[in-house]
Amino acid sequence: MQNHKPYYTRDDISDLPHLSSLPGEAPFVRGPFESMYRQKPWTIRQYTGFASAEESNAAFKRCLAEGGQGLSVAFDLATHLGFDSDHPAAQADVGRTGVAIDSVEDMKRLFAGIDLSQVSVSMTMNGAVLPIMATFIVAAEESGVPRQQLRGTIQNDILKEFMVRNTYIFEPEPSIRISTDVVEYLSQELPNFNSMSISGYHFQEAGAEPALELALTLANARAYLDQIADRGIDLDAFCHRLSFFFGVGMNFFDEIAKLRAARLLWSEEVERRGATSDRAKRMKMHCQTSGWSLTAQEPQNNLIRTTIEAMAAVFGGTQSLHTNAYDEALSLPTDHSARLARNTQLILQHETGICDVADPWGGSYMMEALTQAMVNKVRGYVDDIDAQGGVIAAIESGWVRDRIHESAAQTQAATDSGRRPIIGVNRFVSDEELQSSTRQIDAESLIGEQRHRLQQLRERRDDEAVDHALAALSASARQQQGNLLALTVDAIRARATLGECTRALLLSWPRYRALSRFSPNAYAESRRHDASWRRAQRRVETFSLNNLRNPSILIVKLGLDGHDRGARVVAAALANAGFRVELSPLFSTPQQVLQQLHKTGFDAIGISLLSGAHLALVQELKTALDREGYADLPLFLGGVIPKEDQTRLEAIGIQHVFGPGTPMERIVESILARVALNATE
Ligand code: SCD
Repeated sequence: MQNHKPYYTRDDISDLPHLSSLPGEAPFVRGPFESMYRQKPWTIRQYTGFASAEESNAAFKRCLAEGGQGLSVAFDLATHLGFDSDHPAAQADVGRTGVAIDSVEDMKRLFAGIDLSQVSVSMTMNGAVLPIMATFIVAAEESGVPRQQLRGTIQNDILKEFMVRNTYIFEPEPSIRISTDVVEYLSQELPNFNSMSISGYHFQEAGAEPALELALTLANARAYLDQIADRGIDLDAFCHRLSFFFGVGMNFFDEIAKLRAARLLWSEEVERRGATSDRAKRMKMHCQTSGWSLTAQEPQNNLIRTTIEAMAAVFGGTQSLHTNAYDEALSLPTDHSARLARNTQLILQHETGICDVADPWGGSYMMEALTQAMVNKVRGYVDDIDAQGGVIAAIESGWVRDRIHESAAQTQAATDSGRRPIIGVNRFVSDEELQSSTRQIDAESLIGEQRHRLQQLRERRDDEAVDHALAALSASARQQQGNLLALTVDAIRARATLGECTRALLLSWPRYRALSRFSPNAYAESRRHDASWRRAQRRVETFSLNNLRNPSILIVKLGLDGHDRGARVVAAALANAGFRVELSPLFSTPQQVLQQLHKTGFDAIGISLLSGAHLALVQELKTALDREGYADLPLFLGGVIPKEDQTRLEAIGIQHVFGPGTPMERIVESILARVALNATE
């Protein structure tokens, strides 16, 4: 695990400047409030949303009835990327990883029967933040809730989308204008709404270790503060509406230290910029247990992992928490697993006494020393980012993606070699197959319903009013004038759709296309001496000698799924093993895959999919390959694939499905065996 000393003593904390502060006092290491959970326990806020607005609405109501204390909306990938549900590019992904929202009517159905003046709502939206925030505001307005009473958080953290999460729409510069317009509008119109949730969680999910996660989060926060300051907004008046979001994984002690260090570093940063009020300097955060730490093998073990991670988040002083469901490494959570996940938090709040004492680790030799070590390490990373010319320059040069990729590949290598123990995966592996049911989405009927609703909306609205509002939006983008959220609210009120609002901006700002890259040495450096990895490399070497060329593979991400940690690590490992590897751009279509194949031949294709859209997308690709004479090209699939779909995928033509946790040598050897068979035929 981490480099901890065998034990700590008074000497380890003798000169720490933060030791004398109390909970609720700057620099807030010990928590943002004096009374902490005695006055208000953290908010149990479970990230929820799938299929239609009605189905998600029912899930929200169930969540609140069973002890949830706030809502958190997960949108589908089509919505994230600004496509209406009837757009051809969105078909495989509608309703799969979240709820499909096309218009204000969908948003009204999403919250039907829920009093928005009473429940705070978090919305994870970045790319399509304008139409989503606008549909929320108009839906509340039309159900009689004044804006001033709306409480909640919009993620609106676009920089990390370019670094890891990949649900951006426009290029960085216009994207930053959008996010700043949102902050400005909300600070004036919705005083109780948090206008950003600056996120580290996604860095951790993409592979960053805790200090790198925190450093990148703070670097982004600093960039946003620069933008906001340029608009002349007073820090003391609005800073308390910038919120934070961290992942909490299995490095138990370091995760607690990270959350304590985060508050200290933020308090210092805001003070350095001239803020004087405690309200502005106090960091408030949401946490989510780690998705990456969940295993597809023996999934019930994930209940235990999530409980431990939840305890770290609470010991770290979080304000709000999502606990993952144990089956999320397999598919969308079922009602049962979602209930168990929520109960994890209820048991902590009601049965353990954990809420009685603020910062119970305060004063521990070890925890205080680890907190300071975290502060120092993060400062080092922030200096590195500054040396790159700031975070935006570091994004553009690829520095950020490379650091995260290296960290992800090293963790994977440590897992594959067994140095990082994971019970049920590389230690104490069980042969017993534990059955667990998965939630199925009826995408076909959902798309039918959404199409019908869009048609009705377009028939009933005043087209002239819509065109006028969309023209004003386009003009604002073109002329760099006006507030884009204010104009989007007008367009949404006139019944423009999410896709139409996005298209109005795409007239001036093209869709952003990022390049995918990987570094061949990132994985294998720490596996050089592992016998099983060396054996895999030797087999590739033998193939290359026998065939006078290296085996080759094209790794592709299909559909709208932007999670590319796995694809990049697999690409790095295969390249290090001796394969010639190319990584397709994100969001590839079958047509683009064919173009790459025509340009450079490959021995195999490896598809990576975590969005649940595997059946439709694999079928689409296979049909295109067969049509163009590539019927014999072996196809492999990696990602979150429910067991019951594997036979269907094999029937379509997938050679092998690699689930989460498959060691890289197994992937290398099984692809090589199939490629070698083709080479001898
Ligand atoms: C709380 N309050 C106290 C107090 N505790 N006052 C005095 N003493 C105490 N002990 C006050 C607060 O100041 C606040 O008032 C009010 O009570 C509500 O408390 P809060 O702490 O602000 O809690 P909450 O409303 O729940 O807000 C928590 C955050 C908020 C600030 C963290 O931003 C939030 O809920 N974030 C959630 C983000 C989220 O769910 N993201 C999901 C991401 P005031 O308001 O007057 O100050 C999912 C995701 O990305 C998944 C991955 C993916 O999709 O890729």
